[in-house]
Amino acid sequence: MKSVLIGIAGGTGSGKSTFTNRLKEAFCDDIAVIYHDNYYRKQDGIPFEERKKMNYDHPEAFETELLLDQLSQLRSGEGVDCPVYDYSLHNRSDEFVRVEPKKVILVEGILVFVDERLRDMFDIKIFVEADADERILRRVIRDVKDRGRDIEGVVEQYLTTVKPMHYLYVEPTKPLADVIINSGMNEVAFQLMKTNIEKMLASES
Ligand code: UZR
Ligand code: MG
Repeated sequence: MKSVLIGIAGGTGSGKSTFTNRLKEAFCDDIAVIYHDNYYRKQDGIPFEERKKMNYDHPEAFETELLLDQLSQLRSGEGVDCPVYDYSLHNRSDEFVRVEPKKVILVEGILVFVDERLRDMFDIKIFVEADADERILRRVIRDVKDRGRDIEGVVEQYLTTVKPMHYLYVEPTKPLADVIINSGMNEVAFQLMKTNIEKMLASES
């Protein structure tokens, strides 16, 4: 079985996880999904107050080597134990999630097109685009509701790291994508992608 690797990048709050999760819901166990966010580095030795202030929008914040190793394993037909990240702790949790090799593997994250080795692994590169005002609005709601944050903290983090790193690292990868979709809530883009994945799953090779 030759796996097709699909990378899904885009700014924070663009809807990449929504788009990815909808595909996962449509195909359930027929496809595998990996989130780069789960590969944020382990930071056990660093106190919480310091972890809170770190730059999580820089490529170095991720243990991309581990992701590269695990994707290679999946491509050669082996299952992997993916790490699980806890945003409210700003640290990796002690859990792992077993991911089995599948014909179609989605890999989602803000910076998945930055590292050349990772970028070159993708057969299809999708960039989810959305205006900055929409992205920050979604992010405030999400971080307060789901990631245990307060509004002041979200705004501070956005202005000090998220926004500058977006223009430094995320946005420059947009022209490297094969397809740029207009927000993760885009129904036409979802249907196009769904049809394509159906074809991939049905093909013999
Ligand atoms: P998405 N992030 C945190 O806020 N805390 C962490 O411990 C780890 C990650 C944020 C990160 C980035 N930024 O913007 C976002 N900050 O998670 C990526 N600051 O996730 O693409 O779902 O927005
Ligand atoms: Mg997300």
